Amino acid sequence: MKILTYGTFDLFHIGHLNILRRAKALGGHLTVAISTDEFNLESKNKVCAQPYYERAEIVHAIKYVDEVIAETSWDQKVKDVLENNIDVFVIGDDWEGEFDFLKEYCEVVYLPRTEGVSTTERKKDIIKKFK
Ligand code: C2G
Repeated sequence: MKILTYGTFDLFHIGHLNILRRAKALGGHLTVAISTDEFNLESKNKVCAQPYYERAEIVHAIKYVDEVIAETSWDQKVKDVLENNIDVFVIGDDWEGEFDFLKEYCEVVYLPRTEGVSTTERKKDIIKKFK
């Protein structure tokens, strides 16, 4: 089974690790699409602490991850699912319902987010602790 998930994965934390671990557990091969710096800036209004190359290398080095591709647009998911023969699309339930259109092409699974951690909170903690 081939699994696909998407994310920015900035300042990699336990919530990111948990979803990758659980996504991998659903199948045999996990592909992660990482949002590029441009896509984050232009479409997600996110400024990353780490550049795309670093975020992609870190995620690719995780034992649950088999392949990393770039996410450059909101509109690439159907193509990614078809071109990579994906069986299951996985993402955190903060996105519940947003990607149901993919059900025509693959299974869609929303997994509960890890409570108490987010990149935004982590950034605030770092500023508070180390300013
Ligand atoms: N996540 C989680 N628990 C947290 C934080 C994040 O399970 N405490 C999950 C998110 O639900 C997502 C993945 O980790 O599935 C990556 O989170 P982000 O890097 O914040 O990515 P996001 O901005 O949600 O990008 O096209 C889809 C987007 O690219 C998803």
